[in-house]
Amino acid sequence: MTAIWRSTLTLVGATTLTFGMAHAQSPDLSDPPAIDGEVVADHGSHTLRMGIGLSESSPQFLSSQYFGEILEQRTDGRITVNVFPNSQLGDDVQMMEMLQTGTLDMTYPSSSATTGYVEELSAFDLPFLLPNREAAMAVMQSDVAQEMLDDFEGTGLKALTFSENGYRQLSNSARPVETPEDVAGLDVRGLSVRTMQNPVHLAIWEALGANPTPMAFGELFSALEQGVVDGQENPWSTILTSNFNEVQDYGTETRHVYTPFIMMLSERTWDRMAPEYQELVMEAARQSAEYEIQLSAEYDDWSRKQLEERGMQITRLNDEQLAAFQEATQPVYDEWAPRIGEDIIAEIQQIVEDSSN
Ligand code: TK8
Repeated sequence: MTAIWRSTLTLVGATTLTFGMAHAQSPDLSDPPAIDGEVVADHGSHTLRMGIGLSESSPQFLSSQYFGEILEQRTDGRITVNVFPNSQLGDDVQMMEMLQTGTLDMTYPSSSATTGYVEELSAFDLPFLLPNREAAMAVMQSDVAQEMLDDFEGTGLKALTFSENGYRQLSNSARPVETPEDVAGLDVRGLSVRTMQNPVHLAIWEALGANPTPMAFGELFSALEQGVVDGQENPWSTILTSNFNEVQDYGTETRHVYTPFIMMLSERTWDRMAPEYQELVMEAARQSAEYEIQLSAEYDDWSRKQLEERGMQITRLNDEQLAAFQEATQPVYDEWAPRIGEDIIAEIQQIVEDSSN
């Protein structure tokens, strides 16, 4: 079953990629792990509607499909998940509100969009906090991060698990960017950069001399196409699978923030489920998150190379250039660390240090 599903999806994925991007194939992605485990007892049926922001070729979509496969197989079809991609049901903020009112069962926002509910998650938005994927994994799996997921209790949102949106990169349609001065513009205006609806991201791009504009992800492609904003920042795989390269000529490998995704269920839906189904949902969420992180890692470098092959001029910063971005954004730490909690930041920095040993 899984093999058939996977080959179908690969075809769908490749078709979507091929349709949207004439000559690209999706990377040689790993198949999802075989689904094992007994069929759980019958506790009734649930058809879960899940809205996500990214496209059918994204790791976010492919892993959400796998999540649904696990539940369907382990409940003998009593739980099914219908995944609606491409922000078609709304953006991250809107879909979380739909979970709170019970008009949607699941969504998968970037942690940055959720800091209005759990401010400590802004730690992940601090620039250059997480130097590599190993550190990011260690932090997401840490008690301090898991406690942030627990802190959603009572908001109407049941946060299940972290996975990887990834390292954010700058793209723009105005000029190559190698330094913060290129962002600010010396004899020209600063770049207008779309950011997520998150105050730390606004602060980062203000510190770099840009004109940041918070905007829902679903509106971003047309805003770039119409020149409403010059640029945006997202992982290479999102830039590729959302076709931003069609309206962005320049990329800069800033890796300024590592963003997690958070898989969420409406508390109303969660509360209607029997304990055995709740356990299974948590297990399926963890398994699909592991798979999503694997796919995201497989997509990362491949996406950058694909973007270059399609004509995007990508600047890879040397150590000195990277240091200039880190120095320019240091004031964001100074402003936000006390608000997030110096103790939390210190704990995370210790986890980062330990992860390199
Ligand atoms: C997709 C968003 C997106 C995020 C953004 O729903 O808004 O730029 O990086 O991936 O969560």
